[in-house]
Amino acid sequence: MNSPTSVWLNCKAATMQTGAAQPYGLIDDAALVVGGGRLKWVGLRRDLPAELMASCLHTHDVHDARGAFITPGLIDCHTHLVYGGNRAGEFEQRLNGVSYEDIAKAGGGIASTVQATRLATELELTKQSAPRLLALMAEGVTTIEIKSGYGLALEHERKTLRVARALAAAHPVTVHTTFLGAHAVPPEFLGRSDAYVDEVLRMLPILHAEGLVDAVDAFCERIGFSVVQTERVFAAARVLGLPVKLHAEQLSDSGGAQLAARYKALSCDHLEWLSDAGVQALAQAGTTAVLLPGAFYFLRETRLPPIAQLRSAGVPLAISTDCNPGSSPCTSLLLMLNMACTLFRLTPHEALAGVTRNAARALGLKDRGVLAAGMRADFLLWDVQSPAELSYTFGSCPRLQTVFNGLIL
Ligand code: DI6
Ligand code: FE
Repeated sequence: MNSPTSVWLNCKAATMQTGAAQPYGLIDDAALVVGGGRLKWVGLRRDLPAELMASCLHTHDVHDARGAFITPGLIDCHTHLVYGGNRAGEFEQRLNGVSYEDIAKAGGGIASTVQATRLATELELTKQSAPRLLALMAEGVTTIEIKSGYGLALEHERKTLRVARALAAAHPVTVHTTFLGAHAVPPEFLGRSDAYVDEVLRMLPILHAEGLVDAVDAFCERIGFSVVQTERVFAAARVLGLPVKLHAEQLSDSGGAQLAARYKALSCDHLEWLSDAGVQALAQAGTTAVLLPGAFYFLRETRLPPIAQLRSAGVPLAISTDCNPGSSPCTSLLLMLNMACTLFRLTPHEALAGVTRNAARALGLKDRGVLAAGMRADFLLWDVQSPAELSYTFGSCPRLQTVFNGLIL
C-alpha cells in the first residue's frame, strides 16, 4: 500500500494541460505530489511548497524518478477488445483480392466474429480477451473503453459487457463500457434491420439497469445502420441519460456526424469521409473526433480524414487502436501514435494529446488525461528524452513504470 502522501522528484513532466506556455505543458524539473489516489500538486520542483515536501519526508514516501519523463496514463478510447476467435483467414482472403465489404456481404466479417463470440462462455471470452488488455496495459494504458457489438443478442451482449466489467475488476485499469448493439444486423435478422433495431431498443434499458452500460454507440454506414435507424438508438440512449458516440463516415459519407452532433455526442469516430458540413457540426457540438489509424492502415484505405479542416475548426482530436478482429487487430496504442503522425500527419504533440487529454474527453471523463492537481493519479514514467520519442519510435516500448490510482504497478 502507498502511504497517504508521496512525492515524485527528479523528473520531467508532459502535463498535457491546455493553454500551457510550453508545448506538451512541459515542466523541466518537475515535482508531483500524490495523495488518496489523486494528484495533489504538480509543478516546478523549486515551487514545491515546503510543508508538502515535509509531509512526504515524514512518511518516507519520496520517489526518485531518475530523470524519467512523466506523462498522464494513456487512454484507449475506442476498442472492441472483447471478442471470440480471430479473422486471420479473412486477412488471407483479402490478400487474395476479396474486399472487406464483399466479405461482410457474404456473411463473413463481423458476422463470423459474432458466431465465435456467441459460442464462447463468459470465462472463455475473458481468457481470450485478457491478453489483449494486458498488452495495452504493458504500454501504459490506464483507462480503456470497451464496446459490445459482437453478441448482437441480449444474452451475448450481456456476456460481452460482463466480461468487460470482469476485466476491470481483475486488472489495475479503468474500463468504460459502451453498448454497440447496433454494430451489425445478426444473421437471424437478415433483411429485417428495422426489426433488429427494435431488438436493440429492447436490450438497451435491460443492460443499462444491470449497470453494464456507460455509453451508447452505433455503426452508421451502408453496411451498418442508416441515419434514421441510428437516431432511434440515440433517442433511446437520451431517454436513459446515456451519452452517445458514433462510428461515422468510415467507408462513405452518410451524414452520421451531423446526427451525432445533434445529439451532442461525446465523439465521432473514423471520419475518413467526413464532409465540410460534418466538420462544422462537430465543432459546434464540441464533439471529439476519434481517429483510428490502425483501421485506415489495415484496410489499406487511401482517403484521409479531413485533418486540416478538423484542426482549423478546433475539433479536439483523439487517437485510438480500434482494437478489433476485422479492421484493426492491434494492441499497441504507441504504434497508433506513430501511425497518427506518419499516416495522418498529426504532430507528436497532437498525437500524445490524442491518447491523453482528448481521449478522456471522448469518454466524457473530466478527472484524467492531464497532470494537474485534483486529477486521478494515473501516470507513466518513460525512458525518453522528449515526449516526441513516444511517437517517433515504433515497435519498442520505453515505459519504465505505471502509477495507477496512486499505486505503483
Ligand atoms: N468499424 C470498424 O472498423 C469495426 N467495427 C466498425 O463498426 C470493424 C469490426 C469488424 O470488422 O469486426
Ligand atoms: Fe470501431
